[in-house]
Amino acid sequence: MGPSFGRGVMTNHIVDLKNTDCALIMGSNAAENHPISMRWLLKARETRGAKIIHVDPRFTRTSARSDIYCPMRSGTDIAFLGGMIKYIIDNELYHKDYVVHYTNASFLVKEEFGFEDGLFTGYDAEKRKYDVSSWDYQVDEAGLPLTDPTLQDPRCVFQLMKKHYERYDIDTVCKITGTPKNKYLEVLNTYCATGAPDKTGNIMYAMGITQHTVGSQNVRSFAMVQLLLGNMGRPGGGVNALRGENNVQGATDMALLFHIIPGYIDSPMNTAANKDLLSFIRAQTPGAAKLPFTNLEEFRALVKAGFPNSGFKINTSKWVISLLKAWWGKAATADNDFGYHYLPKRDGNKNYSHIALFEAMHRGEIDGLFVNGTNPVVGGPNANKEQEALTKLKWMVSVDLWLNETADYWTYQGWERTVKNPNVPTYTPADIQTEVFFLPAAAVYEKEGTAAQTGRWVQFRWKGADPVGESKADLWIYNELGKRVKKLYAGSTKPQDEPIVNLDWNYDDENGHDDIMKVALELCGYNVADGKPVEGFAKLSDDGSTACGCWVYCGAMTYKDGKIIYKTQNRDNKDNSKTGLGLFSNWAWAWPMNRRIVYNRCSVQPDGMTPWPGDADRQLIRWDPTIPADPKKPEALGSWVGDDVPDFLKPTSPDKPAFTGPFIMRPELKGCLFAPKSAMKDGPFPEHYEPWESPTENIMNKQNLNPATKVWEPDKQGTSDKYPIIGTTYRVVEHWQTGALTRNLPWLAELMPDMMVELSEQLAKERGIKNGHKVIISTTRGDIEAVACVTKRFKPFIVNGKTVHEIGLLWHYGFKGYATGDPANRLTPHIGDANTMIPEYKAWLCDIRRA
Ligand SMILES: Nc1nc2c(c(=O)[nH]1)N[C@H]1C(S)=C(S)[C@@H](COP(=O)(O)OP(=O)(O)OC[C@H]3O[C@@H](n4cnc5c(=O)[nH]c(N)nc54)[C@H](O)[C@@H]3O)O[C@H]1N2
Ligand SMILES: Nc1nc2c(c(=O)[nH]1)N[C@H]1C(S)=C(S)[C@@H](COP(=O)(O)OP(=O)(O)OC[C@H]3O[C@@H](n4cnc5c(=O)[nH]c(N)nc54)[C@H](O)[C@@H]3O)O[C@H]1N2
Ligand SMILES: [Mo]
Repeated sequence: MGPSFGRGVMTNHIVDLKNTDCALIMGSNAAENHPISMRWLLKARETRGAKIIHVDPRFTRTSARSDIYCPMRSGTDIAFLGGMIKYIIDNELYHKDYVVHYTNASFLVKEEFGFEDGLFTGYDAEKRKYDVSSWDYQVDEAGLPLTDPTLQDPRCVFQLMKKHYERYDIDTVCKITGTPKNKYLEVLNTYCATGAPDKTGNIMYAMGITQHTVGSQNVRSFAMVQLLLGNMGRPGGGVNALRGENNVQGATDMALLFHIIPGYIDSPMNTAANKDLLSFIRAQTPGAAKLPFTNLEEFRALVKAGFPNSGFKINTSKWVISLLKAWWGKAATADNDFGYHYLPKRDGNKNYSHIALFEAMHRGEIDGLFVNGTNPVVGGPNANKEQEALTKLKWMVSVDLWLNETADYWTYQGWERTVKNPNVPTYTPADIQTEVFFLPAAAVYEKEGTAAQTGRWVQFRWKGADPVGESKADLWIYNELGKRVKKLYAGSTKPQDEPIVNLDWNYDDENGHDDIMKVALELCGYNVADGKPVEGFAKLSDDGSTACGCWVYCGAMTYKDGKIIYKTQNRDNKDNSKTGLGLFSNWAWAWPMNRRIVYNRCSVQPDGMTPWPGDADRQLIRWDPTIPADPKKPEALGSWVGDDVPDFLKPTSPDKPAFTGPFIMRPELKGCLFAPKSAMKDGPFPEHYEPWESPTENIMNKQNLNPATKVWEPDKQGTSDKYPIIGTTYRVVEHWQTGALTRNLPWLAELMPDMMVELSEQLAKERGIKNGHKVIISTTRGDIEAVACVTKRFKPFIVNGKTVHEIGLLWHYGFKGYATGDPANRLTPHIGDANTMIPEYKAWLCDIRRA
């Protein structure tokens, strides 16, 4: 799917899990961490006889509810899924019509593109980076990709993919993953049967997939499997990221990430290509690079004439300019590039994600830090180092419900429990220069606002109780901060202060209190002239007449009978879908445009009218040629109708190729089996590489580590001679994350009181460890103590003929609260995925012994 809406989101939604024929849960312990999803999945089993498959290094409560449990060694998902891709192709189990019409399987790839010894073309070993120019399609004079719909051309995506996965035969895969061959075959048989046109299968994943140096490519493998089997855009299908924190989806929508601005638009960089608004729009609109325009008017004229070939991103100028208008109001005008120069520009060569930030902090390059609702001393990778990094700050502000381990890091209490270990910093509070401020925050029930859940449903929640003591809602805190900063700069005439002086900061009601509906209106978009909501992002404009803080939320508000209606407050719990598909379209509001299943064009055949054979009940939308698109022009083509909001560009003609291009956020309008150009940093096809710390050589190719991953601490890499055991970390239902919310609750603390490590009976025997023993787990980054839980849930793996053990640790513990214990993250490495930089929490090396 490429980077259309960010990498983590459900393309379908939670209730839709009931419509599936088969679920592949891989890298998720849904029964403990997303129990509601299991509820709908079990319904699918009851009502449709759906099969549930769980692929996980250990047997969990999810496995217990599954029809098939299949073990695999941590960090080998691409081998597992690459073998599945090969199996689908070899046995012709793919959904042929779907693949030809809805994916880029038929596109021809440049002759220069190639792959050898684990490297794609364009690799620069020194920089550990790829030049991606060869990862592209062959094009005609008009710049449109050449295709071979017979899928026979050796340069077509389908044939290149087939060749790429030739090496992933079942024996090689099982040698890498340690999966028993009969189990692997059972999974392949069961899941790949969903390639039949009347079947759909869904994939559910979470952190077991993403927290790896190959995390993004793991997810890409899912996308490829689902495209081949024709499972995208159809009820009961999809690639479904079960997102974590209640509003983490909302956090990404709002761009709490360094590389995007709201609505998944790249954040501008300090490069020539981003030097002014027009250059930025040119760079952000696919296909616009070489178009002849020198101002916005000329650009608009070209767009009107049908150029460029950008898919839905043709509208980027409208989203960007409406965003600037939302932030700088009257000060954003056509004459000053709508204040584009006020936007901070990041250094394109630098990374500002979690690990990079803490590395910079550790080097003493950062003076101050706002820690808002996060607890890196427990939750951050290589937590010893991250805690030490905090000591280099001059000031730190913690905004939290609790004085968690991070807010209180300087008090030094935690170290007493820690076993003697040279890597643990040995400072005392008196040594620490950091001035720490604590702002008590109100809990979720003590304030109003929306949260966007994993299925993209944005739900308003009303306040249930008043905040305790002096605590305040986060909005109050940030509104106050904004107002006070503005006051400090008021009257300044310095040009560098203009972004603050001119900032449109108006979120107070008439009594001077923060008003969440004002924030919501800005996010959803309004017409500048009358302040009324814009009814959908198609109505946003790039002439300064609309303002919108996040275009994907545009359409959530409407104006009726003199009142603004916020659809996130909708609470109709009747299923609106005639077919009983459980869309519940009048419960809350889903982005984009209340669409419940994205890419839903795929739920009908290429003609738009006919459901997939035998699957009439799962048709989401339908092309009706008898209803004209424009009632005033009866000769105008037909319309899309159906239970869901159609995910499709305005049709021009059923004969045009765009009519069968369901993936509208991609310029080629197709689902990407091959990820072209800069979609991925580490290759157009997923390839198996070992985790940074691995018990074995990579037998698939000559590269051990993902070649595009940055290595931050080469001296901290553990090797299997000293650290032969794979360590992984995970959650339990009784605790929440770093434990601030649950280890402070007596009942939950009592239910799960101790830091625990799970290990197999075989390993326990080898090391003389019994259930309940205190043990020490050691790595190059530090040691911790935990209580041993000897269990049948873990079994040794046979990896390339050798026995390999894996152990599992909870990461919920720290030194504050009722239930305390060593943080597992004192063991985890400072290394992350090549694309997202998410830390490799799920596979690293350690050793274990009795304390
Ligand atoms: N009760 C509770 N619920 C939660 C949370 C919580 O802390 N407590 N946290 C929330 C948050 S923020 C998130 S992100 C989600 C996370 O939800 P999950 O991803 O389900 O959480 P984890 O338990 O970290 O990991 C899931 C599984 O991945 C497996 N695993 C480990 N390595 C690999 C691997 O290499 N490949 C595969 N396929 N599997 C592997 C682990 O054995 C584990 O069973 O949960 C959310 N829900
Ligand atoms: N080893 C290992 N490490 C991991 C993971 C793993 O699987 N393994 N998972 C990772 C994942 S997926 C995640 S999401 C992170 C989570 O890491 P964190 O986000 O650091 O963990 P939380 O415990 O959720 O921290 C939330 C803090 O927010 C506070 N809080 C709660 N509600 C509010 C509020 O309304 N306002 C404010 N201001 N504060 C509030 C809580 O008291 C708590 O201190 O951890 C990551 N760390
Ligand atoms: Mo998470």
